[in-house]
Amino acid sequence: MRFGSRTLDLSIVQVMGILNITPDSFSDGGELFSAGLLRLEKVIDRASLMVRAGATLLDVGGESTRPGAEPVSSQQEMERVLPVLQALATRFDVVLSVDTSSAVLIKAAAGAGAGLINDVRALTEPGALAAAAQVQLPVCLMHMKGAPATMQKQPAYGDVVAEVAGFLRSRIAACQNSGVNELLIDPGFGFGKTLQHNLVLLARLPELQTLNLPILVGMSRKRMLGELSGKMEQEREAAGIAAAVLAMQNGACIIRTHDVAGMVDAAKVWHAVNDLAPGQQAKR
Ligand code: PT1
Repeated sequence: MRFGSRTLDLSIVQVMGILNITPDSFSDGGELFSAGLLRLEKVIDRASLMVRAGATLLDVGGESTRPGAEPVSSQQEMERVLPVLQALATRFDVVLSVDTSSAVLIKAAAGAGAGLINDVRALTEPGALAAAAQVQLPVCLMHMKGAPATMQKQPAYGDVVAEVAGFLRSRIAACQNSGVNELLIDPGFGFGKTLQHNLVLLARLPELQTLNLPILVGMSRKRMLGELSGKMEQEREAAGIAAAVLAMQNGACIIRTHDVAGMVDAAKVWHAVNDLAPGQQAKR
């Protein structure tokens, strides 16, 4: 699949490293700022580590969307994200993804070297569909129930998988009607979902394969892993790898993570077994 000027083979699991450019970030980001100012050299060091560990995409975000987070202005988001995209575009041969819902940032990011629009609001903000159509970059459409500030207050579904698939189907149609034709999908782990909802989505991820689009997943350091392991954010890597291997087995081809090195190894192990000749596959 083409991502701007670069191409990735999505028949191989690709690892997307997370670069949160938010001073108040969930287990990271904070260290990239000092006295409220963005330290570009620290961002470049963090990116360099992830690229050397095997990340083929880097997801750059200037708005926290973790539970409880309040929205930031597009102006603020642009000031955080654009200098980072420009700095990374000239230094690393990877796909730069911009984690945004903002129409103005979608347009500016394309000019700053982004190859993918990653939108947790699935292009529902004013002007976002038109902006994505204009820049002609692929878009990852994610499912979220509610908004980050309140989404974890008693989320309820009939059938969570049917509801997520139905939402994604309607956003895919809206994109196609607006000329946004290169799409990926993401069930949105932790976005208006209880632990049980997240586990059901992971177990039934193959049902999203019927939408015939590449699947991206992000579970890295999330509360669902804390609930299962009893561990703090920075100690959830092993739980995150276990969950991601299940996602690979169930059809995910891009894994969004803070812990690139471990995930790259996990993908190698999963591929080695998955790619065995048909005669060596499990019989049951
Ligand atoms: C994601 C994702 C994202 N997650 C995509 N983009 C975040 N495509 C940001 C928690 O439960 O899964 N897919 N961009 C981060 N958001 C969260 C949500 C962080 C929930 C933490 C939690 O702890």
